[in-house]
Amino acid sequence: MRTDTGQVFHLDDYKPTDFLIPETQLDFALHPERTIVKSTLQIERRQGIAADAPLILDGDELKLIDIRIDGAAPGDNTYVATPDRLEIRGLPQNGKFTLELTTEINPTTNRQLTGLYRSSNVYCTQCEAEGFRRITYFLDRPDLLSIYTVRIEAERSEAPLLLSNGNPKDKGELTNGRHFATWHDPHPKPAYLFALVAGDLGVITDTFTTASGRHVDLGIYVEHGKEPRALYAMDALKRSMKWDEEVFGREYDLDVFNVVAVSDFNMGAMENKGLNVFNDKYVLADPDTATDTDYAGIEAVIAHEYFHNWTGNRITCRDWFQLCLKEGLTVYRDHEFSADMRSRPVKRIAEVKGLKAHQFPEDAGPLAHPVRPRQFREINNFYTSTVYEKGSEVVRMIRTILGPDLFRKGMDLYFERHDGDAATIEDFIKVFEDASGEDLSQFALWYDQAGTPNLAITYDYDQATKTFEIEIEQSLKATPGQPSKKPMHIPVQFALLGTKGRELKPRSAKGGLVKDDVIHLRKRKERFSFSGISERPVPSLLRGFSAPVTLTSELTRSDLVFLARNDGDEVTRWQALTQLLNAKLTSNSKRVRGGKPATIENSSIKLLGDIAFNPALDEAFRALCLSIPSESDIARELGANIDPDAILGSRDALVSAVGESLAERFAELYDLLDHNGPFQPDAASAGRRALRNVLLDYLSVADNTPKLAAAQFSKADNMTDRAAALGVLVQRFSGSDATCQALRSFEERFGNDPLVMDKWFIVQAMQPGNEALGKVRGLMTHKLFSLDNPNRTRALIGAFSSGNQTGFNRADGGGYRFFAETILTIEKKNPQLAARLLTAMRSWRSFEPVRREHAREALATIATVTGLSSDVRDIVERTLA
Ligand code: 0A1
Ligand code: ZN
Repeated sequence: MRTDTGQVFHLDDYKPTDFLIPETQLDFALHPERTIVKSTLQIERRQGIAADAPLILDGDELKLIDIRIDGAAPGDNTYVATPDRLEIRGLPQNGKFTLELTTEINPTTNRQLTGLYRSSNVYCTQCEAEGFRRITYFLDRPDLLSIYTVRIEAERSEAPLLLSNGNPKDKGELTNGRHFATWHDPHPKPAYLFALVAGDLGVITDTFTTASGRHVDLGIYVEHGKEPRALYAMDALKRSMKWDEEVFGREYDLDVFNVVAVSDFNMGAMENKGLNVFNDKYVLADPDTATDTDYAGIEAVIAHEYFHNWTGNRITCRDWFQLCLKEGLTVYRDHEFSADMRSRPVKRIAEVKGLKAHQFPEDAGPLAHPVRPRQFREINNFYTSTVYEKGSEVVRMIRTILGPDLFRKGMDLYFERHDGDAATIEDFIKVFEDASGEDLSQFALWYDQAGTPNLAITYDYDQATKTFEIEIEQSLKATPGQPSKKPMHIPVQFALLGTKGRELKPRSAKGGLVKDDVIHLRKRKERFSFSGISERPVPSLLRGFSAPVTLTSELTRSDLVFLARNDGDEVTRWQALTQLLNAKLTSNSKRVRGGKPATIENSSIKLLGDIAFNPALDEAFRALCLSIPSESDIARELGANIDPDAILGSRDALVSAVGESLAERFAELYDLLDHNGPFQPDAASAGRRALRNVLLDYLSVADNTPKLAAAQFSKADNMTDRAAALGVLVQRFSGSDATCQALRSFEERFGNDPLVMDKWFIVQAMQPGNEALGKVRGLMTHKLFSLDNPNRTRALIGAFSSGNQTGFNRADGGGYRFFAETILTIEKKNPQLAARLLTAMRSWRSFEPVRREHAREALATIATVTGLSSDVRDIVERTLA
């Protein structure tokens, strides 16, 4: 484990390497405990570097067995090898030489899951960001590109399958039951994209022919017996390949593309060149075991990793500060893909919900950082919602500012100009400036300034001159290390709505810059004036969620109701409804906290009912509107002095008021939405199930019996309906016979499938109230549970800490103490996982004083431990700062 050294890395310190490694040959002799890695590196000193410059290679927990320079052993005093570094002096004068290194590693004891490790007896690798240095000494940084040839040797019975990057070159039998395979990747790549997989796996195969006629063999490797569950992933892969050709003009560039699913993986998946390695959660699906959310997740992650082939692999990052260059852009691309495959507005609302649930709190708390950070202690802690999701929003804004044609022209230029490069954000912005002639220097602040801007908006309508004025003032609070901020260029897409939601077209616009339907806010405070507006309009602002900002607007309740009923843009329509509900939910939370009952107006109930029963609206959209903001959404709206019990009270009061008032018609609709016939994973069918399952919750609360949920549970022929019913049972009727029976039956049926059982762990970890902690402790002793496996750990400990507002944030601090203790246990095995889980406590300061103090104490318990990993040390110190 890499313990903290206190070292901070700075973007401004970037310096190219002194040496290049144009070619890398790796020979693996695989063995569960003693794998021997021989690497043969062609090394060249860069022009202008002094002849006596030492070569310093990165390592991490390595053991050097042998070293040769141009075939000869160097003198003992010319090199120093420690587990984390190899320094060689007195190198050949001409600066060109072959370095051969032999290291020994133990894949079995590697529980960090970076470098070479074993997952259910399958050898696999994870090298991003700095895992390659756990395999061999290397210049392990993204700007060092090399051409790799890899030879893998293993026992055939243990590992009939031997995969690496690029194209297969050779294979054959050896003595003693061993065999080998050789792979060659013609595309120079950084070490973080290296991959090796060896083991005994099942496979499904298919082919894809690219636009220019290249024949590509596709393979998805999974545990034996699970092959049919990989068919949806294969379908998603072929659709991704086609879409990238059509929408971005990007073709695949090798003869094979392989995907391997493993059950122990720290993240979602990894885009290694030609050999993507996936968390099996994002590959395996069939109607009986996967929910609609799982299907959508698989489609998105398969696409994301595939799209990295161009945005990440062909064009990589100069250094890890530029992580958003590949991640923000690739998330943007996978969002667009899913929008094209499914309903665009529904997908966009889901993105906005995700951004608000994860990125906004990150930006508002102690872990806030810019999309492109300028310093870090531990790069693994920067695979964040800000880098990924806000990074994607920044790309989306570039498109909104330039329009689709210039955006595409800029992307084409990016691919043409930077193919084969390790690039920077400056390079990325420049292609759009060159393609459009626009100056994007102010816009570029989005990459540098952390925090979510707020737009305070006021309006003025003058009937006499038929002029409508909008004044917008932007503000951005201080964030760690950034006390003051500059005004940004914020694109606000808008429409002015007249009677019945008709769009009023202004004759002209004056004041700040307005182009088509986009207000370009560039000053701290700016006025935009629209003439020829014949009636007082209701402005629909931030259409499509055109910028990741919050709005404080003086829209009245009746304006919001008008938008919720009439806005032609579903995103702003949903946004208006959410704003109305949030106002009610927050005021009721305060009432409940003060011992008063919640109040609910009939008009809100009527509004929700009208949306629910409006056949003109997409069922998925109706489901989104009817899903009352979550407890953490309400907490975020409140911002301070949070009491989760009062929030739950407020939310439940609204659900039951709506459910009781509309019970009869909800029941009719619930029956109407029932569907016989085989399960289809498409967006329309998923929307129907989503709507029906929201209704199930309302109906169960209104009825106050588990009957309907229990009936749905036992009748369900697919996991979406089964899991939704189980959720209602555990959330609403925990301890009831029906709930215990459903939990038992789920366990009996899926008890041999850990991935499916994660749903069973999650639902119980989310049970509201004080009993959850005991439940979680109990489940940790379940035979399927293990803190060694990230999916299991996230299912139980992650769902409890980040998804269970009342159970985790118990007033007595028991949840926090348990969590601190568990984080310290996880950290010893897998520091990366521990650090990510710990971010669940980032909003601790917004709780009411008693919980806040308990949270601070728990964090302090972690911080006082000596010898913490750099991962956990970094998070705990920033959280407490
Ligand atoms: N690049 C991957 C995410 C990833 C990052 C780090 C990992 O290990 C530390 C693993 C995967 C992606 O964006 O999908
Ligand atoms: Zn990615």
